[in-house]
Amino acid sequence: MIDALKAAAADAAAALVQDGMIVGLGSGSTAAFAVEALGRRVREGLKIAGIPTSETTSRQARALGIPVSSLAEHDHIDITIDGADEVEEGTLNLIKGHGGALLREKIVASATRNLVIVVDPSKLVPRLGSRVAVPLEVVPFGWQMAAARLRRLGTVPKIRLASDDTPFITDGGHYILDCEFGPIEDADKLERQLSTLVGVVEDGLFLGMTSTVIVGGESGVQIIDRRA
Ligand code: A5P
Repeated sequence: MIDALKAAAADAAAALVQDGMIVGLGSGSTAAFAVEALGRRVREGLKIAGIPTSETTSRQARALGIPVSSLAEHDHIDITIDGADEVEEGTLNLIKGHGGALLREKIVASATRNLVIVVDPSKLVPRLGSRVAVPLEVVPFGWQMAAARLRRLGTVPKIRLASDDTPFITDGGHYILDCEFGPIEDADKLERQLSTLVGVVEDGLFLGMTSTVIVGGESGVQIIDRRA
C-alpha cells in the first residue's frame, strides 16, 4: 500500500517535467518511482537530461534509457524530484540522507530552480527531528573528533554501519553519523552550528530549498506549494 502512495506522488511529480528540461534525479525508494515514471515518458518521446544524486540512481536511469548528464555540462537544473525522511509542515524544511546520498542530493538541490519532494504521509511532521535523526556526512579521517564535538551539542552520534558491520561508505567516500536531536526548535541555528564543525562535509537539514511537496494519500495526491 505504501508503495502505491509513493508511486502516486512520484507519477504526479514526473508529470511536471517538460521537454528540454534538465532534471535532478533523487535517491531512495520514493524517488526511484519518479525515475521509473520519467523512464516511461522518455520512451514515449520526452527529451530531458537527468542529473542523478547517487550511483544507484545513475544506474537506474541509464537502464531505463534516460540520458544522464552532470553539473559539468549544466550550470542549473530546472526541476529535481527527490524524496525525504521528514518534511516539516508549514516550512517544508526537510531531513534527508537516510539513504546515504545527502551530499550529492544537497549539491543537486542547491543548483535547482524547482525542488519537488515526493513522500507518503508518514513523512510529514510538525517539527523536524520528531521521528528521525539528522544524518551528517563526515570525513573518515578523525571522525571521532567530529563525534566528540557533536556530543557537546547535545546529541549522541551513531556511526552508520553497512550490513557487514563496517562503516557505511557514501558515494563520496565518507562516513555517516546519525545524530538524534529530538524535535528541533531552531533548525537554522543548528545548521549553522553543524556547518562549523571540522570534518563534517554536509548535514541532512535541507532548509528553505523545497518548492513543492507532493504527498501520496489514500484519497489522492496532495500538492503543497511553498509559495502558496
Ligand atoms: C537518500 O539519501 C534520502 O535523502 C532519501 O531521499 C530519503 O531517505 C527518502 O527515502 P525513501 O523515499 O526511501 O523513504
